[in-house]
Amino acid sequence: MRTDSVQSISRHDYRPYPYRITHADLQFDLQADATRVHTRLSVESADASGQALVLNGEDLTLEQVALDGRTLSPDEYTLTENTLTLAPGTLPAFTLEITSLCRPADNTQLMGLYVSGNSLFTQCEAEGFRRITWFPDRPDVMSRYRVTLRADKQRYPLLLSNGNLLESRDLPDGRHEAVWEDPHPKPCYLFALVAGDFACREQTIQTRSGRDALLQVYSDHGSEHQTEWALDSLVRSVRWDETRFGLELDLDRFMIVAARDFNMGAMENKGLNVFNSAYVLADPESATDASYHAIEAVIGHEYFHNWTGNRVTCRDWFQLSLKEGLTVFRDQEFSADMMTHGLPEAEAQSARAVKRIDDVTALRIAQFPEDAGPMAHPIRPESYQSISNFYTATIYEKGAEIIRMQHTLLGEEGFRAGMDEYFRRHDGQAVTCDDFLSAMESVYVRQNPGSTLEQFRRWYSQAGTPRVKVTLAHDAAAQTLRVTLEQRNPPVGIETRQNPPVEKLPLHIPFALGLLDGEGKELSLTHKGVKQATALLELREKSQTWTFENIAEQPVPSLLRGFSAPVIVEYERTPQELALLARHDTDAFARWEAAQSLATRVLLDSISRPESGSPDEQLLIDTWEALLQDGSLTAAYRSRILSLPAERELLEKTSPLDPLAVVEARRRLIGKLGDALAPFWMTAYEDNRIDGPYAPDAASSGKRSMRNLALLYLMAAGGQGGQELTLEHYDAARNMTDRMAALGALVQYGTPEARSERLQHFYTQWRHNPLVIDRWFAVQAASAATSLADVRQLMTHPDFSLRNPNRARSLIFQFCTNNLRNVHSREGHSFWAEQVLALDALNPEISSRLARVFENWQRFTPVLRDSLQQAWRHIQSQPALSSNLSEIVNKALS
Ligand code: 0A1
Ligand code: ZN
Repeated sequence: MRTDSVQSISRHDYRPYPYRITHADLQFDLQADATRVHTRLSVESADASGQALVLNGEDLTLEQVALDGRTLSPDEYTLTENTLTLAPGTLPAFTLEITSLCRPADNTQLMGLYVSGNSLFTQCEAEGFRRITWFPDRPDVMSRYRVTLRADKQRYPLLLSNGNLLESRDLPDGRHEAVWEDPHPKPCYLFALVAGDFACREQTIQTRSGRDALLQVYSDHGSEHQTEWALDSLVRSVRWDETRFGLELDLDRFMIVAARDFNMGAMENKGLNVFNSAYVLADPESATDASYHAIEAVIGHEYFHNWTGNRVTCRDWFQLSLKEGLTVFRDQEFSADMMTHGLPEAEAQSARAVKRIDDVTALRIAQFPEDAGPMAHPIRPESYQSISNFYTATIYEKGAEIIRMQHTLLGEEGFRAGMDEYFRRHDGQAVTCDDFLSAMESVYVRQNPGSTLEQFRRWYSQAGTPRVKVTLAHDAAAQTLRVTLEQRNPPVGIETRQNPPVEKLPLHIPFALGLLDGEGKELSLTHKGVKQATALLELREKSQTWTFENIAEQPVPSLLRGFSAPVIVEYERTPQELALLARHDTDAFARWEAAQSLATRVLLDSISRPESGSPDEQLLIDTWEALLQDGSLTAAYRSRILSLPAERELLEKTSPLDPLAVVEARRRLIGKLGDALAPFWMTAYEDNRIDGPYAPDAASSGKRSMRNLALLYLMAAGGQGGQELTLEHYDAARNMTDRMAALGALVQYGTPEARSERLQHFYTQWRHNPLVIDRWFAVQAASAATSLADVRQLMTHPDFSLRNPNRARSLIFQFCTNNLRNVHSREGHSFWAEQVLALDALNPEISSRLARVFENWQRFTPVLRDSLQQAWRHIQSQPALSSNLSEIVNKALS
């Protein structure tokens, strides 16, 4: 559907739906070109007000409406493009029957019922159910579903829906039928059906209370050898939720189905999760360590939604972070627990820090810029035009940070008690973020008499990344240290243009602090009468000071340990202080942060004075050498601490944004570190060899990660040796992690011949595996050695298609997002605009995401800013933008 005028919906406009739909009985005659849906709703008036009954629908053909068995004539209801309105008067209860058609084969948006390969899938969150049948498409209307699926048996031998299979039978004309019933009332966004021919891997487990549950993973025939990890991950997810949160699977049957065409990662439909195949299929030859970990995390995420999202759901879409922030927090903890399982304490700490480092890096790359740009919004937004534009890093990742702070403030036991209370109060309901916080608060007030989480609630309503300035005052005579924290919450996004300016209030910020002496030894802090290594300061005022005693000398502070709050710390440090922390901080996260800050400083220096370079370069080389030689670090942690900050992270630190300078400075420094420390990289390369069979566990993937980092440095150092080693590494690789690492290094730094020869080899070997071919497109698209002309050439490749979201992401998104060197030209920018428009005609969910890649256009250097502005204006001037895209365009240009 395309609209010119887009309406904004406000959080405060929420009104309960005036009817209850207690039962929904859906009958589908499934066919790819046209599917007939017969919908029977049992309706009860909720408030006896006799208000009109308004149903949503989109791209549907209405055939018939009947009320209590009587067919209505068209003058007894009102039909507009997107609503069907009836006036049932004061009937307390009635049955409404609707027959309508939808067209799966024409559905390129992949919302509602659509075709992928030879199968039929649904995607209903957030507002896709209305593209299947007429219904109150909102999360607070919860119904019991009974679903009958009829289809050609040969084409669609498997017919799946939510809940339990009641019966199945053959019908005349080669058709068959399956009847499913879901015992749990649910909002329609959790509805799903799948019809097709799949292979299945399954396992029966006993849940904690002794019930049998059948777990199944369905995928295309021929990929069944790639679903073992997914099924194992599902079993681990079930066990983890039982032990860590006491939450049990409430179904007899839990199914996952892999789809080749899918807009997002996966979807938590009750008992029938539909997944992007990239988050299901894995074997050592074709999947990297990163994919293995992502599969485990996404399977965990969707499974955990069964409680946080499905049993307790959202009252309205403004509450999206209620389920998403909480569920991301849960999947992060799950992954961390899986990574640390069975490790000795010191290694477990380091493995946990690696997970935290990866999550915080992702937050800084994706969420911090969003929170400073035109789309900035609180984790509970105040208004939206298209809810699908709000599946953002803010709702998900910042939302998870806000849950994590509650976990920090309440402690593990307190948080668990708060979760128990949340389910005690709200199981089976559609609720708000406020309801969640109130449950947590009920525990917090018991723990902290006289104190509440009232101020903490502001995290839900204020956008922007807070800044916390740190000032230290050491008194040598009194041996005291005064630590002052001062918070600033500057206006962001549309707030910057508001008159009068919005007033933002101080937030409740848990700030973890440690101190080291001049030799790098940890000092203990006496705080609240307790002697400890790390003090948790609760900053509530605009500015607050804490005094610590028995601090003999001026210490080096270790700030925001573990990234205890999603804020930016402002504190001037000398490079020597950073080097000291990078070598000695006992908090693994803060230690990594110090090393990264030192590298960032050297890189930014070399950007601001390209002729002389940075005076701290040698200090960085020495620090890297020390870290390479520090035997106490795990390989995974060492690979993180010795990586240079990503281009996009660095870009955010330039003002104005200067992509070309960032790319050059970073390439130069990698080369320099590669060259200066070549023998050490070589040792690391040798020491981290693994001989046994492949396993994706934390220790082995850490070794591969360190070994491949060493390879990259050696390759970037230039010279014949690096390339020879990389070619050998490619040829000897026995898993996709090593193979991709070699290919990536070659594509970035190799000679044109070596690069194209191995790319060709890779393609020939993997041409039948779409997920691997996605990698092949992506590795080229993101490389500084790939020009815009090369990308246009790749678009003519027979395997390229804009219709498959994974393929569009692997080539177009990778180029626009990660090829900073080649996308930033007038031609590159108009290519981006052209692709946004081409995608918008097919799939607005995807086009608006591509558009968002340059939402921060105003912050670029003048030449790039002008050219981006022109590209945005070109998009804006087009006649029929989707509502998704027009919301983004209007915000970007406002
Ligand atoms: N609830 C899913 C996210 C999701 C949202 C929209 C989708 O279709 C456009 C698909 C999935 C999750 O958090 O995993
Ligand atoms: Zn989710």
